[in-house]
Amino acid sequence: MEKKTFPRTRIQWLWDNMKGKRFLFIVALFGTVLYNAFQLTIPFFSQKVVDEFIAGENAAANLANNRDRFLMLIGMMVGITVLRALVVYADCMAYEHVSQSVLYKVRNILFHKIEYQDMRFYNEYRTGDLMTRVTGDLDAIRHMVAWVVRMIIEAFSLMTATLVYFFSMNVRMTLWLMAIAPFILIIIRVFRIKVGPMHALLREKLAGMNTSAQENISGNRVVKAFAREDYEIKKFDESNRDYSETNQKTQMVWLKFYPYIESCANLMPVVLMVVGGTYLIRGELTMGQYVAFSGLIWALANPMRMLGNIMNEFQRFSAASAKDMEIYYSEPVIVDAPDAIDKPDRLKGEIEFKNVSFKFEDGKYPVLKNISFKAEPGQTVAIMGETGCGKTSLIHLIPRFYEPTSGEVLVDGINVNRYKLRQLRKNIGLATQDVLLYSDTIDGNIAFGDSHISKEEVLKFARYSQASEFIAKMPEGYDTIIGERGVGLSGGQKQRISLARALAVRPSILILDDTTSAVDMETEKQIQNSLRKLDFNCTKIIIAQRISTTKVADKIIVLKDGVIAEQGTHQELIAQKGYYYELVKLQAGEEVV
Ligand code: DUT
Ligand code: MG
Repeated sequence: MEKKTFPRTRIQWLWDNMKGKRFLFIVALFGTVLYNAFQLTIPFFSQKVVDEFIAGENAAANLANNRDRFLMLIGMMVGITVLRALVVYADCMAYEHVSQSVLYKVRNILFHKIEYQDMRFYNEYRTGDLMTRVTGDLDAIRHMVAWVVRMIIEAFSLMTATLVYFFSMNVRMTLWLMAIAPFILIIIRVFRIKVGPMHALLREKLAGMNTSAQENISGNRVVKAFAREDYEIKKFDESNRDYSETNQKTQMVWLKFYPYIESCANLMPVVLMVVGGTYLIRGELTMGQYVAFSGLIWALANPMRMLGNIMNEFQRFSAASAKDMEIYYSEPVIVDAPDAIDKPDRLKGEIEFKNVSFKFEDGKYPVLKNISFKAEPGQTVAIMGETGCGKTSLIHLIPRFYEPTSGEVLVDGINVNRYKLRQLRKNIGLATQDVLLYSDTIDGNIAFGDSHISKEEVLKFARYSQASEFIAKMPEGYDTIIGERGVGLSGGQKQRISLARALAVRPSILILDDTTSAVDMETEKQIQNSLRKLDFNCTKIIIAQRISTTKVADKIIVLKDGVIAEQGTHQELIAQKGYYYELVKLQAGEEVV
């Protein structure tokens, strides 16, 4: 698997995102140390009770004469237990609070990063994978802050405090107990090497399963049309099972190591019994100390047992954070130039392509070659050509969705890469080839680009795009909810709403990518009429296949394999008797020409 490098390590990255909550987090860490220390004081008091009042030389006399001290010791034990419970409670709350705020912050940053990414990014990443990054992966990160770190601190503070206490009682006894630790550390290290890749794999399987679910849900119409439900269910079942099996396999890795760790941990009480017993007989250890060793030996053994679990979770965090950091530190390539010009005013809408060539990053051949043409403000330029010849790619260069490989795209005489992206794109109204509407009201969809426009304007733009009639017939008119949920629309209806949405920003450049392809001839004609009578200045670039649309354009560009094959007005191109002429003959019937 490829290894990505980031400017910060995982832990530094977490720390960065804890800003504002770092103090609370450190307090929480101390809280963990505190409640673990409390836990150790219980055996300390019980050692005192045993030595002074139960098993010591003067136990009976002490009990009779020093009843107050006895009660005080018992009272301390109860008091500390209650206090400990309160500290644990507050501590968990603090971890939860910090982890949730890290989660909230990182999720927002990731969404922001995803929103501002280039078109290229969306070709590269699958939706299901991105969804996994903002859900499952983030949860692993939350778990790291809220649980794993706490467990690590707990394990270390318990061990350290116990060791300090043990050493203070009897150094040699403690060293005997510690003899087992190196074996455990070696086992955990081997485990980490084995389980790391499993978690990375597991995370990929989860993303795969999510992608499969997402594609099936959003593409369910296609599944239905091809009666592929059973097949898709089977496919999903496979990826579900694959995920589940990988999950089990990952857990199994630990099960393989567990017996060794468990045996090592279980050896400790045996060592205590043999070595401690000997020391006890020799008088090098008091009975009370033996009780304290015995009562606290779990505080050495349990953290060792826990190490496996902690390592498992740590590896899960590693796999997930690598995925999230990839987005977190990703930067769009197409951004404002550092010295971008500030042009808040409305552009005039002059467009010029100068020797523009373009190739997709992953493409083998250039999609556009040496494209040169000019559209004066207010003109209409029609672009025609066979499917796949590069029409959509061409218009995507105007709002700078992609950068030309060579040549220049100018708007108002200035290269588009000199504008601030926001200012450039605000001047462009685009109706894309595959229409995507939002789960919102029709009104909300039309006003998507400018939510401040008045109801009257929404109505006007719907009228321009010949949508008002069918909208009036919808159950709740402009308030009807469309899109994912709510009422469905026909292809042509969707196109007309998308046209109204593009018009509603009153763009100086209107780009229509086959926007009227699903609309009948008569309606299309009316749309073309209203486009000529817009109440604002607007240059129109219209990709269309119908002669009725192109006929009235100021300029027609015929693309062929990414090259301008013909360019001119309707009359000029007919006179050339080329592709356009043939198309006119085909569409209108020979006698009309
Ligand atoms: N292409 C890519 N990557 C993309 C989009 C398109 O490699 O993300 C290729 C496919 C095609 C060429 O670029 O061979 C031109 O595609 P474009 O979408 O520009 O073609 P079109 O003229 O708009 O075709 P259509 O009439 O089918 O919309
Ligand atoms: Mg296209």
